[in-house]
Amino acid sequence: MNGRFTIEQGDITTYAVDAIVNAANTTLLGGGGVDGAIHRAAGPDLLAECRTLHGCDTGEAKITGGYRLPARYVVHTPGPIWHGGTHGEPQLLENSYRNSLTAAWNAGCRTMAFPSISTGVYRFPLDQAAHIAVRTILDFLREHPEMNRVTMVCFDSRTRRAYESAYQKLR
Ligand code: AR6
Repeated sequence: MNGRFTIEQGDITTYAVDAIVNAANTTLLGGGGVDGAIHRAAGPDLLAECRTLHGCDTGEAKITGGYRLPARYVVHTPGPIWHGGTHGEPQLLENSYRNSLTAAWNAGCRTMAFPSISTGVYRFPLDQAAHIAVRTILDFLREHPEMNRVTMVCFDSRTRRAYESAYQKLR
């Protein structure tokens, strides 16, 4: 992918890209995990804009400003809650990645950063989530040669290793 896809370990709130993605819930009114970190770093104006959006369905995506974040936009997507895998969870997770990429692309974004959607509180199995995430991002990059860079920002080394291993199998 000529360096257009990278996997890093870090804190997504520090990324100065066109858009960071938030692993939100369907209310879009904040929560714990990466969602809480993004709202803390962006400041209260982010929540004020989110209130005007009236929530978001699982697998869909909505975009807001980044406010005090170094990123210009935040794309909010509620990933699926894992209920054993027979409730459409893999397709819904793919939808979250693809709809987030499309929302950012349509806003003119050419650099993006993702957290590991659904693998925290929502308990999606990490290796399966990593495979779906990497496959969907690589497909989008092939379809959009002008998307300059998509970074997976993994919060811990276990998550980073899972994404690196998925990438080795898919590249
Ligand atoms: N930067 C990058 N990744 C992070 C950060 C950070 N600052 N903080 C945590 N992570 P989770 P979910 C990682 O639980 O499973 C919220 O309450 C974390 O280690 O944040 O999609 C929402 O409001 C994990 O690898 O998201 C929803 O209710 C990954 O981000 C619910 O949690 C995702 O973990 C969404 O659950």
